[in-house]
This record gives sequence, C-alpha cells and structure tokens, in this order.
Amino acid sequence: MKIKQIIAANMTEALMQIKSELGDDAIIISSEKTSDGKILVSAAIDEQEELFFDDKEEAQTISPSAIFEERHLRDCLEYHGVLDVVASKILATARQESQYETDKDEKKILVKTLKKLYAFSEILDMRHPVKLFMGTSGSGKSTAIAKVATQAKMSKISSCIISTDNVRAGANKQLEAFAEILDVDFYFCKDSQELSLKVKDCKNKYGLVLIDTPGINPFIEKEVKRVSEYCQTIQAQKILTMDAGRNTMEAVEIGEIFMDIGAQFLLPTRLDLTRRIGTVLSVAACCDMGYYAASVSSSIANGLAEINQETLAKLILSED
Ligand SMILES: Nc1nc2c(ncn2[C@@H]2O[C@H](COP(=O)(O)OP(=O)(O)OP(=O)(O)O)[C@@H](O)[C@H]2O)c(=O)[nH]1
Ligand SMILES: [Mg+2]
Repeated sequence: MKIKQIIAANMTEALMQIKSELGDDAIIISSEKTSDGKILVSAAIDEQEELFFDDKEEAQTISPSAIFEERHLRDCLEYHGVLDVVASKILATARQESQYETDKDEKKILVKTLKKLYAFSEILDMRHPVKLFMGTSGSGKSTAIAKVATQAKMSKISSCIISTDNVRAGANKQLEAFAEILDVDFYFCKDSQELSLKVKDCKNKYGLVLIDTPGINPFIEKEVKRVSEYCQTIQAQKILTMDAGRNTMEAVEIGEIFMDIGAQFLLPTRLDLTRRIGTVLSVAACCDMGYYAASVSSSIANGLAEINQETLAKLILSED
C-alpha cells in the first residue's frame, strides 16, 4: 500500500491533487485541519486488487466540515487485524456518517456505520424457517444447531434437525443425542433428493427446520460440490460457521468459496477464545455476508449471542 499526505487549501483541491498523483483508486485514510487553517489529507493506494471498496463515492460526497477524530477507531481496527481494504471502507463510511452527527460521538458514528455496511439477522428469524448450516470440519455447525434448537424451544417454537452428514463416523450420533435431550425430532437424509422431500414435509410440521451439512475441506472440489448440491436443491437461509480465530486472509479465501455456493450469513464461533475480531469483520465484508449470531461457548445451554451493530461496535472498541 502506498500512502501520501497532501496539504491543500480545501478538500476539493486536496481531492484533485490526490486524483492526479495517486489515481482514481486512491482511498482517503484521514483528513484534519492544520493550525494555519489548511487541510491535511492522507490517502492510500492499495497495490493489491481491491476487494470491493469504491472510493469514488466518498470523493464526491465528503465534506471538509465533517471531520471526526478517527485516530482511535483506526487504531482499534488495526488492533483487531482488519484487512486494509475493509478498514478503509469502515473509516470512509464513518466519515460520511459523521457529517450528520453534531457531537461526533465515536460510538454513535460506528454503530451507524456498521448498520450501513452489514446486514444482521435475528437468531429465530421466522421469515426464514429453513436454516442450513455449512462450514469446514469442526467449525461448530452441530453445536450452533443444537443452540438454535434450544433457543427455539425456550421461545416455544417447534423445530426439527435434519442431518446430511454421512461422512464423519459418529457425527449423527452426537447430533441425534443432542436432539433427544432437547426432545426435538431428528432426521437423516443421505442425498439432496431425500433432503428436498424431507424439507417440504418438515416445513408444514415445524416452525423451524435446521439442516446440518458435512464438514468440508473448501479446497477439495468434490467436498464443496456435495454441500453445493444441498444449497441448490433447497431454499434456505444459508449460514457459514467459521472459527473467529482463523488467519484473516485464509478465512476470507474460505469465505469466498462458501459465498460462491450460497452462504449468506456468517456465524463466528469460538469468540470466547478470540480477542481480535478482524477475521469476523473482514470475512463478512469481503464475502458480502450478513451476521447471523455468534457462538461464545461450547456449552449448548448458553445459546448463541446476538450480533447487531451495537454489540459489534462494542467489540471493535474493546469495551467491556
Ligand atoms: N470454546 C468454544 N468451543 C466451541 C464453540 N462452538 C463449538 N465448539 C467446540 O468445537 C468442537 C467442534 O464443534 P462441532 O459443533 O462438533 O463442529 P462441527 O462443525 O459440527 O464439526 P464436524 O461435524 O466434525 O464438521 C466441539 O468440541 C465444540 O464443543 C464455541 O463457540 N466456543
Ligand atoms: Mg457436526
């Protein structure tokens, strides 16, 4: 990434200089007034292929009067290890949002920013009664499903669990045992045809239909194809479980593979073992996924934690 600082009489002049020196793809990192009333703008150009951020939006609409003290937020994003392109997008959107906030309160601006950038789902969103969970092996699919079934039960919503995992020995036994404890009906489908029929039937009988899929290695085409077939066959809210502590670039690469087969929402797991949420923020942004919920314990009784713009802002700012 190439970074350049420019001092100009006003923002329009600064933007023109940035454009001519760094080109159309430059991203504004910060802007502040100097003691002699000029404007100091830092801009960067990412030499890697940009994942999705279009800074032209900002260049046209940012107002010089909308300066918010963004240093702390920038430090927080760096601490969490958020990918540069995602951090730039968050900061640029925060600058846009700060134009409408008279008190320039960092938390308020961040909450609005996150609301604008990300989609958030409720755990028991009944508009999507069929929920399919996918992810790499051991990423927490079955645990998450058992937690959702528990939460549904507590809210007096009937649910059933369908397993399609015929790969790992004992995988069904474990989930079946959970289902028995929870007093939730459990079914097994060996292929997408069976699954399609079962889902049709279950949709009429239960409030929620929770589908578990085999844990896959996303770099093995044959394994991806298996889950892709399930995704294509049924209409469902498709949720990717992902260990929040994974390496960020690796996680984005994996996220993109799951996005290609239909994953729409991210369910970060093992957040209890993670202090930095750069992976979570980067995967959702780069793979265009909303947040479903977070898993913060291995204990099923603890349920999933809701993720929304407020809880996410709190995590980013590392507030207790
Ligand atoms: N600490 C912690 N452990 C978790 C969490 N979620 C799941 N686990 C643990 O991670 C392990 C794997 O979880 P599973 O739910 O079996 O993962 P899976 O994706 O269904 O695994 P496969 O079916 O083998 O692909 C288990 O030991 C869980 O108890 C979490 O949020 N926090
Ligand atoms: Mg499992």
